[in-house]
Amino acid sequence: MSDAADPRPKVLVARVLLPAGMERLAETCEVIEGGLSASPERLLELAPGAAAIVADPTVAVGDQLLDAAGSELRVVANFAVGHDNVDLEACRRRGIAVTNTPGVLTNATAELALALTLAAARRMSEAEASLRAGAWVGWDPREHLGLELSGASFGIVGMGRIGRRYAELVAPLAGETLYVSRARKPEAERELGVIQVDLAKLLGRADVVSLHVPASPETAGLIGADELRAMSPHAVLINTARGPLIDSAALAEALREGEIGAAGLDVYEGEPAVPAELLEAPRCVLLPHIGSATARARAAMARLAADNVLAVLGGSEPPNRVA
Ligand code: 8YV
Repeated sequence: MSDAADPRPKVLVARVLLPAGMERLAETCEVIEGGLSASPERLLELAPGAAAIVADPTVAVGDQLLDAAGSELRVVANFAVGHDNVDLEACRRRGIAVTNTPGVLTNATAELALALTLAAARRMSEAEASLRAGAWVGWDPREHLGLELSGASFGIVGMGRIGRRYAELVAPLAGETLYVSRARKPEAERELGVIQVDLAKLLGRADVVSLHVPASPETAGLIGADELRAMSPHAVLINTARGPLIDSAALAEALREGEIGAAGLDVYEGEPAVPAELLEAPRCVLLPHIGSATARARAAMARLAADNVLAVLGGSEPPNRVA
């Protein structure tokens, strides 16, 4: 139950929310924050009586948390476009709306995928680490040789908003852009000249493979040992989507064995832990899930999460319902 002395609906922000969202919520709601280190147990303690939960990809929203919140819960607003952390069925069964924050992070995430593409292709992390370690003692024309991207074949797995924006960003470099998608994208084909192929063809041909599909049972392990073997020895693999898409042990081995050229990763299975084999793998740029981390995108995500909460609590259709 909500605090009897406070008639406002209670919103549980599972971890933290930027002021752009907090201020909106605080105008009409009682807002409780779990904080960055809120454990699942702590969230169960905070949840009772919540009318809304603002979650993020690190917060598992399933039967336990929903039951702890109880019958007043009406909406789970995810601070992310991905919603694999939320058990949609469990929410549907209870008549709880689920929302996400699409669109406002498309540029930020596609730009990070481009940055990772350039950084991995040119082996920037290793080169900088060697400079910082004082190992740059003379110029060696054989060192840090990377992949030149002008004229390269780009392969985009998933042609949703972020995949399409990535296609636009790489267009000035790309010799060709192939894509894999369940549905054909005639408009992107017309405007960007992208070509739909199957995954086997894309892996066999692309110099850069960038993943832009959500995590789901169908996409888990999408890139495993066989797929890595099918790629060119110089190819660059980029993942700004979700960690479980790639078998990280197989990727580390492919990098060690020279089966692919380089990898650029922003996401991992079991975040914030990073698989040890990847930390040790060569030619690998690793970032701590910062795809949407621009000031503009994160403020807009916070506003959108708040708008979704307020719409449902106010009895109207939320702008970004996923269930
Ligand atoms: C994170 C993301 O939400 O939108 C997504 O699906 O993975 C990111 O935008 C963000 O990093 C906050 O956790």
